[in-house]
Parts: sequence; structure tokens; C-alpha cells
Amino acid sequence: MSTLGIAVIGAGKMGADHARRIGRTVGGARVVAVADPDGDRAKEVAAGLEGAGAHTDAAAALAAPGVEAVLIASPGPAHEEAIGLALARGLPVLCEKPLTPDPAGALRVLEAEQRLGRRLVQVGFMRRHDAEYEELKGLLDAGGIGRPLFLHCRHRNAASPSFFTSDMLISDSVVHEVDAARWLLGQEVTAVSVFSPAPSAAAPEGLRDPRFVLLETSGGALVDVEIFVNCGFGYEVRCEAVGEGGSAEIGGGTAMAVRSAGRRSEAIAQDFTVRFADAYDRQLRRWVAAAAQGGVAGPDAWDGYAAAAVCEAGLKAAHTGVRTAVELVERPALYR
Ligand code: ISE
Repeated sequence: MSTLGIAVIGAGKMGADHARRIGRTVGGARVVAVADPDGDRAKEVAAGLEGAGAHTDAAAALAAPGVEAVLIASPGPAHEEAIGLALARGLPVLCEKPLTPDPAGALRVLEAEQRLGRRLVQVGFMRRHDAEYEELKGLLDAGGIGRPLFLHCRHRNAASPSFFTSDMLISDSVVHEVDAARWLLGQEVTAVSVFSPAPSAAAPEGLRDPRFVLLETSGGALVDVEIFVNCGFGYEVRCEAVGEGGSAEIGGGTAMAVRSAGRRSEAIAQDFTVRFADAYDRQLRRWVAAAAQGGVAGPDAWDGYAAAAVCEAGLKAAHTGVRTAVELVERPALYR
């Protein structure tokens, strides 16, 4: 059976996780090159994968023999250049979120794809591949709870990494709710407000954590998001949709319940690679199948652009304390 040769760009937490999944749980694909400016890190990830070479720059990895598709998991500011290199070779791309740190960069990606006349870039918004999210999307699309009025979202991480900034609560974390809301509702986000209560004592010095974000949508729905990245107890992503005819909630946890010593308890996942493990696998399997045909199977560069535009407005709202409208260019025909 022929397998798709993948270059993994970025050998940090997500790059290593994806490379492992391609090696172990995703059929029809193999990692043939790993690139990271930290050569030792690239070697460490490549070492576990038969036939994979280690490189210190993306261009060399993309030029390696057998590369047919590219998975980009480097830091956000490096995405645009790596996408450009991949598109110049006509290679399908799965790019971790954010597509680019700002909408201007995402627009350049849209232009490059339009010049090629096809969509080759998929964005790693993995929640769209999660079974619970898919069930909620199916219910909403079938009109199961009528016209959606609200999405109430909670997004909690046990602890933030040392490099996390107050802006990243929006651009790195809430960006998932932005994409999930656009997809679940089939609407664009039109305005963003951000509220910052007194920081939790558990938040590192200077980090505005938690925050509360309110998104307004083109269909008149409201989406509220509690983002709390040092909640201490674990990783939790919940979403309750309220419609004219009912409500539906996902993310409540379905772990085994233990009754012992007068208490009922359930384990809580500690990390997104655990909570969304199945979604990451499904995302990769679908992308590998689509990439083998030269296409995408999930959120595309337009979705990456729209999320970047909403986050840019969100950061402005956070810095000024003022509700900020989202400006989107007209959606090009390629993405309709
Ligand atoms: C992280 O980068 C992710 O993408 C996770 O899914 C999210 O839950 C977390 O808040 C982000 O920092």
C-alpha cells in the first residue's frame, strides 16, 4: 500500500504529538522529514520514526525525497513562510492554529491559494473533528433545538505554560471558541467585547486570567466564553447551545464515576492532547485521505483568516475596553 510522505515542521509539543500519531494511529501516511531550528529536538522526534530525517530548516525538510504533504506545528509567526514554501511546491498543508498571527498574513495565504486556483491549506481546529462537537453540530443543523440564541462556553486549562501572555488567552485559547462558534452556527462573528475580572491568585504575576469574552454573530446570536487558563483542577471545554426550542450541552465529562469513602468522583483530563486525543487522530486521518487527493477535509484558509480577524478585534477590545467590530474582506469564490 502506498503511504503519504509527510514533512513535520516544528518539533515542539504539538509537532511531536502529531508525528507520534502519524507513526502509530494513522494509517496511509509516514513521516519522512522533521524540521526544527533546535536540531536536537528535530532529531529526537525523527529518531522514533523509521525513515524520517531531521532538519534545522523548513525549506530543507520540504525538499527531502518523498515529501508529499506538510504538517506545520511551528510557532504561529513562522507559519506563513512555511505555508508559502509548501504552496510553491503544490503540497497540501495541515497547519496548526493560528493560521497566522494576524489577518494580513492570512490574507496573503488566501491570495497564494487563489493564484493556484485550489484549496491546499487546512487549519488544525481539531474541535471540528471531536465526536461531541460533531453531535452538537448535527443537532443544530437538523433544527433539533430550533434557532440558536446563545452559546455558553467554558474553556479551562489546569495551568498556563511559562510563555503565556494575557493576549494569548484570546489569540491562542479563545481562538478555538471563535472557530467552533462560526462552524456550529454557520455564521460570522461581527463584534467582540472582552472583560477582565480581578485576576485569580493562581495566575502568574501580570497575567489577566481569567477573562470573559462576548462574541456577537451575523445571525444575531450571542456567544459568551469564560477563558481560565490557570484553573488548577484540570482541562475542561464545555459548550451549551440554547435555541428557541431547547438546549444541548457537551463537554460535561464522561469518565468512569467512582463511589468510595462517602464520595462520588470522576477523573478530569489534565491536558488538551488527552481530552481531544480522538479528535486529533480523526483530524489527521481525514486530512491524510484528503491530502492524498490534493485537497482538504476541514477548516480551510478562509476559516483561519476569519478567526485571525476576530482575534485581532478581540485584542483591540481587550486593550481598549471597548466593544470592537470585526472587519472581514468579501469571501472569495474559492472558499464559498
Ligand atoms: C493551546 O494552544 C490549545 O490549542 C488548546 O487546545 C487550548 O485549550 C489551550 O488553551 C491553548 O493554549
